[in-house]
Amino acid sequence: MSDLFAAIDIGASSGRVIVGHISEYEVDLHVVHRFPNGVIETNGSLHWDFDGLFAEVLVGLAAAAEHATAMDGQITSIGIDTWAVDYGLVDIRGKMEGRPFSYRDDRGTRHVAEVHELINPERLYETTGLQHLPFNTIYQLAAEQDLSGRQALLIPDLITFALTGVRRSEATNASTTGLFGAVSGELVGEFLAILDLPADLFAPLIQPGETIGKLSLDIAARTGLLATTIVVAVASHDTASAVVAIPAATKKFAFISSGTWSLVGVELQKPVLTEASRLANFTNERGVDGTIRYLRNVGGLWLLSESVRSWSGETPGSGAPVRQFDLPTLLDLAAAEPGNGPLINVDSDEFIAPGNMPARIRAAVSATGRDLGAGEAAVVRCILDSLAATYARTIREAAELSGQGVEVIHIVGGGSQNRLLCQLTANTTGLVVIAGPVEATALGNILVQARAAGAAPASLVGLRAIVAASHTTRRYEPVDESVLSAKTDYVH
Ligand code: LFR
Repeated sequence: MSDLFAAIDIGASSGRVIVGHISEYEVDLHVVHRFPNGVIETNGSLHWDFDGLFAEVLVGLAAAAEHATAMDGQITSIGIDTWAVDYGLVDIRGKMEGRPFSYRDDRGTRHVAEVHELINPERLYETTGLQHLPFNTIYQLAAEQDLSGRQALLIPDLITFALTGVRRSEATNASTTGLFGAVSGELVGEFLAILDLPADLFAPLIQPGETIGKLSLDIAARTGLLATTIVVAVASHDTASAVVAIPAATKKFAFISSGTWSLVGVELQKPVLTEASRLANFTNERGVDGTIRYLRNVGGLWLLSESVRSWSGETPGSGAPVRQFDLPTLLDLAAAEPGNGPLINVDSDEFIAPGNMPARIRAAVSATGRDLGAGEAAVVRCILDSLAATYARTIREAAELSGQGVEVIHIVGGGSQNRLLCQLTANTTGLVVIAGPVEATALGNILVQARAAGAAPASLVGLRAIVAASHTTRRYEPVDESVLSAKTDYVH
């Protein structure tokens, strides 16, 4: 047997190494290693522990090699996806400098005005199509002192480099930096020059499906993988991989890739770069096969996980919680809370940083002149109601601004397991919600590798049909009659 593929899939709160096996019309996944992730504070700044993550990647690859042997097969290739935007700096000899900063650090925010003085927001948007997020790579780079002789590798590119010694900038993730063209996909050299950044700051582009290189001999020896194992570029931006694995049966779908963030939007064939789109802060991120993800970042389950962390008495990096929380029970209690409670703006910058989330939420509610009932369930219900309301508004705006019809909403990722949130989303949008698969990101990663090896269909539609055939999904019908009448708003 052959055709086993390893996905290294790391999110902001956890990572996993997964082995995927493709048979004619199905894909199966085996998680061979899971590990936690999270920002760590050093000298007052928020970073990622890259060396720690890379050590976990190697443990996972060794487990993948063992799994393959047990299945009487071998790992054909490896693909890597993580969150976007963040990077590590590598010098001319390939040495990484310090720990990569996390997008939850506020250094980007502190350099927004300086960048906008040099390139105004209208021009930035017209050229790159990127939504304004204060942590976009372009603002983080403006915070660096001297970048001469350095290369910025986004996190998946950094892992690839550590595995193969080859430096490349994978195209889907590059589109989140604010320095690549929305239409061309190419580096905007002029912006680098204006910002006084080195012309060779980024490694050459590579497209999903192309081969990056072989594992280095050292890594092959340390993991037990064959030295002929290749690393293939997948959609290395996790959201791009997740959208590959949406089991859509129609083109008229909206998606919510639901994890730490909720990425809410539609898939297009070309970017929307209008002023109305900029003002609504929609992004045009690149997907596989020339697709565009037209979406907005909505605060996401970060608000919930960070609240639970506060209630458990856990502080960042402190280890064991003081109180254990059972999320399903908390969600049941939240479901029993009355609807029509107060809403907050989940996208507000005040919720980006780690810290006491319930206090920030209560303060935001008070500022609207309303009160949040006592207890944790009221906070949870407020988060979920606010997310669902924001999803509805965002999907309606995405459809209006792009002209893309929407008949159904697909929720993929961890949040697809949150039944209350899925039901509230069906209710606020008046549309059917199809939830799952949970592991969309890893699936998208593996399918793109399989396609490159000739083991999966060539078209995106074909890849999605494999997901639909091999994964069960859950369907939520809208239940509030008064919202049902709004359905026509979404259908073009
Ligand atoms: C989701 C994600 C989003 C990106 C955010 C920060 O994991 O990749 O798409 O905006 O993280 O990188």
